[in-house]
Amino acid sequence: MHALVVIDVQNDFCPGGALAVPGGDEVVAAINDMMGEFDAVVVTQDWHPAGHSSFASSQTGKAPFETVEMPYGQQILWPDHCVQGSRGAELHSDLRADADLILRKGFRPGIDSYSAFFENDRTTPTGLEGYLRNRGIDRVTLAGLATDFCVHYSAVDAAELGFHVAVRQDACRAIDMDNSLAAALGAMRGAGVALI
Ligand code: VGL
Ligand code: ZN
Repeated sequence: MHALVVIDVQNDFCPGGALAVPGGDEVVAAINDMMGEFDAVVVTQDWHPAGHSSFASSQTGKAPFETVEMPYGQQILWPDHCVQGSRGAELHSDLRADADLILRKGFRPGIDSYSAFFENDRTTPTGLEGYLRNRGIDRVTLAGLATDFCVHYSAVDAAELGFHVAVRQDACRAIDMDNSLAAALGAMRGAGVALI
């Protein structure tokens, strides 16, 4: 059984949003076209409380895109984005609304969660692994935003959990800061993810 996991296609990651990914809205049509090909469709939503610790505005003397040392390791600081209940946190309005599950992540004030499987401490599960296994899923295809952060961490985690994993690069877009896209592609390849 094969699931499509659509990562963070939200207004804040699209042009005009708080953490806009170049061409972010261009993934919507490709994802809508793919959705019918899968046994299950999961959509994730980055879902931060106001004042989340990954926001530069919550850390004194820090600007967006600087890094900070958290109890769980290095964390990039972001502009305020995907605040629970805000328009920026809503899924893109053209994205098909018939997904089976909407999984929210990043809701713990003190931990960011790039991956749809584990938070950035790399140990706190989101529950997605259990959901997929319960439904008999053994293959996962990923698409969405951003290739070098949430898609990357989700793909590597899925591969390490033993799923067969593919990333549809035509249906992803990257932030690409400090060579992060090339690094992410290398890490995904190294984990056995098929980049298609
Ligand atoms: C993301 C940075 C912060 C993503 C989410 O969806 O790739 N990136 N929060
Ligand atoms: Zn976020």
